[in-house]
Amino acid sequence: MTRCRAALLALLTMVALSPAASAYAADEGPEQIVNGTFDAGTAPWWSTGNTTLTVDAGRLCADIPGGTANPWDVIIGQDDIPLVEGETYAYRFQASATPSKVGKALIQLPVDPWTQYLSASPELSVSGNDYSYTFTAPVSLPNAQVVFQLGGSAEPWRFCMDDVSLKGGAEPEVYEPDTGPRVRVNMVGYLPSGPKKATLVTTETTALDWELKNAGKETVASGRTVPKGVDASSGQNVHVIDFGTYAKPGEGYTLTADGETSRPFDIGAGIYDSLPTDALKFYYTQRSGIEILDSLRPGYGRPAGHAGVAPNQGDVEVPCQPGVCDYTLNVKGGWYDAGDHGKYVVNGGISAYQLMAAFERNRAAFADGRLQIPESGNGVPDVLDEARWEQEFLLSMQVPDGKPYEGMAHHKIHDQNWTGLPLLPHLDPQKRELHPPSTAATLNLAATAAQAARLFAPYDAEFAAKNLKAARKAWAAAKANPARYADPNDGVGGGAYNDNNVTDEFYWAAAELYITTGEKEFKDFVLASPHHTGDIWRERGFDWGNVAQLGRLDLATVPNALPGRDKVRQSVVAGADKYVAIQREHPYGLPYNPADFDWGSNNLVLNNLVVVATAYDLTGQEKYRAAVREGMDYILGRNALNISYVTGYGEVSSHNQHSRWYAHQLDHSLPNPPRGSLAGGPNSSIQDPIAQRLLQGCKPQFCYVDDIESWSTNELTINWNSPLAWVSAFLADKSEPSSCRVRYSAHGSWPGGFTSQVVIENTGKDTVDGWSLRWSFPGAQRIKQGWGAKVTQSGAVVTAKSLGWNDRIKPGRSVTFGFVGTHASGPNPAPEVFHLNGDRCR
Ligand code: 9MR
Repeated sequence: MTRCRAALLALLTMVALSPAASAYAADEGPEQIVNGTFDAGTAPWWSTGNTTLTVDAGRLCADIPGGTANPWDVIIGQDDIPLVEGETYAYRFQASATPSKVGKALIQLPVDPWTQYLSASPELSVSGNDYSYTFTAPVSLPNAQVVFQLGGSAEPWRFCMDDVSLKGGAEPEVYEPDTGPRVRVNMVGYLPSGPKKATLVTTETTALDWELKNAGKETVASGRTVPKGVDASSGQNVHVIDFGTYAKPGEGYTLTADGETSRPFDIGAGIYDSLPTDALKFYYTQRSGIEILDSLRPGYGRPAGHAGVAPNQGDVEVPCQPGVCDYTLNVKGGWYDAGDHGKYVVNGGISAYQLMAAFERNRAAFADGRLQIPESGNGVPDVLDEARWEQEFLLSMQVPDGKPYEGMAHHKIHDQNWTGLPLLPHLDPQKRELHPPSTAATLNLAATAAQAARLFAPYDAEFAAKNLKAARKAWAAAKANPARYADPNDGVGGGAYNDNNVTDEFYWAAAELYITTGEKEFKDFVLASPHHTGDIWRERGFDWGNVAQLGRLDLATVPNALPGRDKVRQSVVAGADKYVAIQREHPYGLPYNPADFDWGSNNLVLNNLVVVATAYDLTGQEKYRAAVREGMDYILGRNALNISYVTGYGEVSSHNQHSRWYAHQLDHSLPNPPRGSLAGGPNSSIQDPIAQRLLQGCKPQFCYVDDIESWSTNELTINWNSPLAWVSAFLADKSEPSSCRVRYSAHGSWPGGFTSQVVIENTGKDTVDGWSLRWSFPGAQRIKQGWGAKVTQSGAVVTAKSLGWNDRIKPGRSVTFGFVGTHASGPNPAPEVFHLNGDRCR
């Protein structure tokens, strides 16, 4: 709402007449300072790099260093304060200094010549005082700065402030997102055999008619909506439309209800075919330390970032933060975490894990050459090449032998200070620093390295062995240093990624080490961990700081000989049941419904879908697959904002995600994020200034804005695209349950070799005529010679084909074949997933 101009003029007249009235008039005006009470932490307040902002007993405090020459050598400020020419403002704050000091309080132009519209020199005392000033803005500008200049003292001192308020000027505009038609659908489309639901936003409380129309505007299906009342996640009164019985493939369908017509969508078996590839291609343009070739990503080519070339100060010889270590490390490579240039082991860990996990679920779906990366065509599936890019970086973060905390991993490496946007990686001039080793980072390294050891074994035995060695070493180092936590205040120039409970990281690492090695130490640890049996299926989903779920999922799905594995599997299904129950109650079909949405809520939604999808893999029950399909509808448009959160997918999609190099919104010569980039999504805590300005009081689903400056709602990250890749690969998997049963038995083994017999039983009603059975070996097993079938192998994927004489398997009958194989050290468990002629035996 814009304040009535006439009333404003009347007030201004008063201002001119009486100085006393001026403060009063301004005091009545709207508040221009965001988070002046520090109830929401320190953002959007910033400081110069020589001091750190903290909230202490509800006030903002900072230790001001001594030995600076000028007031402007230490600054605390807030940007983007709108000023209106001729308007009078009342500026107030409460502040203290220990010992007492004179500070400078300014409201100024944010760039040279730094014109000051208000300049005051408050005398700050130890007990603290209230200060108030008025001034009239001589110009209009959208981005004045409120700053406290606190430098120039020989001695260090402590500054605290509270209740900073600037009242007056124009009423901030009320932000109204453009949510388009009130019928909300998955704008990409629906699978013919999957559920098809939409959500109608309406004031009506009784059932309404709906119609499904094809591209030719013919009505092809119709029905009645189901009123659901007011949805807490959006504050909207909503109805659900279920058109699941309609299954005819086509493009350009629309749904009409209550006089509104949805955006168009398709029905087709192939609607998810390109998403896994796009979600994974994202990682190449996030790479650090290598030139991004425009020939591989047209429009995204750029020089290598942080490869030891000025003005970069990293990442080939990176020192520690002062006092942390006496060596430098070459930590070139890896992926940039998000829209910043930081590289964080805990977040890199879950991201690399999830790419490898998507591959481990269904290796046959990830052929070499899919992702158009420099390694395409090297005979290794691209998704593994991409994961390796990160894994090599994670390995490089391990503390060298002979140094304190040897074997642990440094928590992170990033800029000394936050940089502005836009800033291409190769242009970042900031000093790069290694931060202290942490137990969490060490265990992320142990877990991913153990996982990499088994997955790379068929392709690169040396790399696999290197990983296993690093994993063991990291495990031992974590056990020796079980509680070295990242400092929550170490968040300048990069995220803190702090986590004071690493029992889940221990469990995940032990699980991966056990699956890969089969060794007793890890088995015992897994079985004794409270995370092995506890209810770890939090409604808020798993993420970089909650990783017990990764261990549990892998113990359930990756072949291993853990005692009581059935219970592990059942526990995953129980977790899925919980998410499915939440989804059933949710009028937007969301398997996530806390009272407030967390940072990166979209990735939490997707991670809940990973659990549900795993329950489908374990049980073959259609309800779980249907729930994953319905859950994806939310991400792709069936939501309160009517937006697809995946760039380039759906008629309206997020495309201004926070990033220093896909910063098209700020510099039109730069690209938008690549197709397939997931936005973090609604975040009830709205920690960034733009969200705080636009979204105050938002209902959870509305706590999102597609603006590049909204880093707390609209960033893109490596750990958010990873569940997108995992889930979309699941959705793109066209395998159906097949009527067959496979009995795989190892008949004998000797050092380095084994022999197995495989029986395929036809449990269906039709004769199988010609068969091809596919499975994957868990590790480095290799077929030497088959009998009763033509057995071939690519990587870990084995295909056994009938030989003509044994093509036919009648209902109720079976065929038997076998082979002699070799295997490296480590366990040799039987494969558990078999596909007969492309469909999965159940
Ligand atoms: O995703 C992270 C979220 O869970 C945390 O609450 C938040 C604050 O520590 O940080 C998020 O991670 C950001 C990281 O700190 C820096 N790179 C960008 C990440 C995504 O916004």
